[in-house]
Amino acid sequence: MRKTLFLITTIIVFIVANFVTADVLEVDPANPLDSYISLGEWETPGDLEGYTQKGTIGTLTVANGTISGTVNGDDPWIRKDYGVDAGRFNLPVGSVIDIRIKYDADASLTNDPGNFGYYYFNDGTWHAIPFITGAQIQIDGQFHVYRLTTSIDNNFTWIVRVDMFSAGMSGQSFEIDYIRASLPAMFDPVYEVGKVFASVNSLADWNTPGDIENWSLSGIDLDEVAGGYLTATNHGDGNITKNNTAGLPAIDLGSSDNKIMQIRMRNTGADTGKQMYYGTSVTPGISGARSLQFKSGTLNADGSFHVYQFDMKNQSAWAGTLETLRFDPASIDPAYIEIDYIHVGTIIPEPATFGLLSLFGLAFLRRK
Ligand SMILES: [Ca+2]
Ligand SMILES: [Ca+2]
Repeated sequence: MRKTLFLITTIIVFIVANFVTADVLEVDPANPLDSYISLGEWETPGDLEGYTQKGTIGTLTVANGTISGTVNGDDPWIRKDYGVDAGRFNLPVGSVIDIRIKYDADASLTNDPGNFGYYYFNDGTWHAIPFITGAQIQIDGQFHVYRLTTSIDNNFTWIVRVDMFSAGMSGQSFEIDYIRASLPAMFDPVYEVGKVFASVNSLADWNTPGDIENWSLSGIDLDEVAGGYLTATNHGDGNITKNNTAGLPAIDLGSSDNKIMQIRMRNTGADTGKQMYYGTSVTPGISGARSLQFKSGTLNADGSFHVYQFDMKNQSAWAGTLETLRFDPASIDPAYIEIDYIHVGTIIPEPATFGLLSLFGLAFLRRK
């Protein structure tokens, strides 16, 4: 019995060590986010961009590309409500949130006992994500970037709130340049040793010459469907779109067989505009909240075909059935596009994971 318990404990420790990661906090990270959802930029003087403040901040001022205020009491914050429907967005595990903020040059800031926090609100409850402690606040009176890499799924965020102080900081001022969030994504190379992509649902193949498979092109001129590929020329912010009424299969997104999206294409120039959007029976339509971004610098622009994957299993919006898919292949004009296919499927676990599952079975049998 003791051996069995030890075995189970070992397995649990193994799982925790492999699959649970902590939030990562950084100050002034070396690399800026190269593709992101903007949660606030304040580049237009007087435009609060939908943000409101707690009464303990007297007035919010937008000028010189920032939003700023002075604190007159406890627990100050600014927040933006995105609404419960199309406006809400999803920040899955591994998302990165950057806040560039300037505090006063004041050593007493380090005595702040609480957290500089980012909160999200999605189910009637505020979820605080500790960003930085008082001791980590930079007190030189300069701008600094505070970066959080999340370890939890901030699913369906309705409200974003930033608490710049926790309590008792009257007279202190703050100035925020931007708040940005970047979603995680998987990139080429696709196939790790021992892994196989399987149970494929095709969303596009373009294997019949001249058959565009009922995809709609916007801002993109079709060149041809030939040789198994869709070739086209993008102008600016173009996209290709297909929904259920046009024949996009309403695949079951809850199925473990449909958690990896895969696209094979040729990338002929470095650009930052590649993005995939999806709408579902649960959250229909196109929204930046449900988008997968190809981070610049990670695309292989050698002119050969490469396969790119997105792991959807941590995307809480990937639920219900698929209704719409939109691919924005580029943001430059002109950009030459060549796509082989778009598939959804699963990755068969590596043999090592099969071994782990076998251990589970062994532990279960031994309990009997
Ligand atoms: Ca700004
Ligand atoms: Ca093809």
